[in-house]
Amino acid sequence: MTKNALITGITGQDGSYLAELLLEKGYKVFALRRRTSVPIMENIEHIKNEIEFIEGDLLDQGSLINAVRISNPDEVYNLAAQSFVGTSWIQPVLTGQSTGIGVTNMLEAVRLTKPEARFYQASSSEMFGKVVETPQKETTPFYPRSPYGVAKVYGHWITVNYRESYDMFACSGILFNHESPRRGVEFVTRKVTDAVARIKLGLQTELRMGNLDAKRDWGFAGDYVKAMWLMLQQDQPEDFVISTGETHTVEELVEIAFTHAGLNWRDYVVIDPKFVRPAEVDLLLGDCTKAKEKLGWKLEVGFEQMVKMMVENDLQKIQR
Ligand code: NDP
Ligand code: GDR
Repeated sequence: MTKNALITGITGQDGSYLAELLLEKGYKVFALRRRTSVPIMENIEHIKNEIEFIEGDLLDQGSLINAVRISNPDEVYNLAAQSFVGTSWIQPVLTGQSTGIGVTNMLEAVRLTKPEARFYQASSSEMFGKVVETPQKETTPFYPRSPYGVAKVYGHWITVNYRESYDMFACSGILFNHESPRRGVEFVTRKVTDAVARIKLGLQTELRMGNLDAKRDWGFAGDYVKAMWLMLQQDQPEDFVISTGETHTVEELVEIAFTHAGLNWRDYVVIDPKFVRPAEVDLLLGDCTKAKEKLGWKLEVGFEQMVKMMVENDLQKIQR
C-alpha cells in the first residue's frame, strides 16, 4: 500500500534529497511550503510535479493542522527551520519561534490530527556546542553556543517529551554538518566552492572568511536523508547521531576546494571579522556507532569527494 509522507522544509537542501528518496520508494509526497513573493524552487524544480504542495508555515498552527489533515501522513519529516547559525544572532526571536517552538507546533498538529503518524525531528550537532566530550554521541550532554543551538535543544527535548508523554513514534536525528551542491550559499562549504568557481572564471577576486580553525564533521546530504528514513522504519522510536567520524578544519576545506581548481587559496582568502561569530563551536566530531549497528546506515560519499563535487557543480552552474 502506498505510504503518505509530509515533509516540512521542502525547498531546502535536505527536503529536496529526502523527497527524491521517498518518491523513489513509491511514497506519495506532500510538502508544506511557505508563500513567498517569488517561488523558491531551485532544489526541487526537477520533482515539483510529483509533489503535492500545501501552503503553511511552522509559525501558524492552523496551517499545520490543515497540512496533516490533507496529507493524512504515515510519516512526518520536520526539516523546516531557520537553519543558519549566523542569522540566529541577528534574528534570535524568530529563530526561537521557528526552530524551537515550531517543533511543538508541528508535534501538536500531529498529536491532534494523526497521532499514530511517525515523526522525525531534524536535530543538530550544534546542540553539543562547547566541547564536553569527543567524539560526541547520543549520551553526550548539550552545551549550545548560539541562539540556533539553543532552539534546537528545545526542539530535541520536546520531541523526546512527546514520545514519552503521548507514546508517539517521535525520533530525533542528531545530524552533523552535511553538504551538497544544493547547500545555501551562506554556509561555509558552498560559500567556498561558489567563490572558487567565480575566482576561477574571473568573476571574483577574493573570498572573505571568518574563523578558519573551526573543525567540523562534514558528510554528504544525500547519504544523511537515508538515515532519516531508516529511523522511521524501526520497531521502536529512538534518537541517533549521524556523522562521518572524521573532522576537518575550515582551512582544510578551503585548501581542497582551491587546489581542485588549480588555485592557491592564500592568494585569495582574506580574514574578515564580520564573519567571526560571537561564540564559536570549535570542534565537532560524531560517533555514529549506534546508527551503523541498529539502522545499518553507512556513508557513501567522503569529505574530499564531496568538496570536489561541489566545486565542479559550481563551475558548471556559473558557466551556464
Ligand atoms: P535549509 O536552510 O536548506 O532549509 C530550511 C527549510 O525550512 C526551507 O525549506 C525553508 O523554507 C523552511 N522554513 C524555514 N522557516 C520556516 C517556517 N517558519 N515555516 C515553514 N518552513 C520554513 O536547511 P537544511 O535542508 O540544510 O536542513 C534541514 C533541517 O535540518 C533544518 O531544520 C536544519 O536546522 C537541520 N540540520 C541541518 C544540518 C545540515 O548540516 N544541513 C545538520 C543538522 C540539522 P523557505 O525556502 O521558504 O525559506
Ligand atoms: P554551522 O555551518 O554553523 O556548522 O551550521 P556553517 O557552514 O555556517 O559554519 C561552519 C563553520 O565555518 C566557520 N566559518 C564560516 N562560516 C560561514 N558560514 N561563513 C564564513 O565565512 C565562515 N568562516 C568560517 C563557522 O564559524 C563555523 O565554525 C550548519 C547548519 O547547517 C546548521 O543548520 C546545522 O545544524 C549544523 O551545520 C550542524
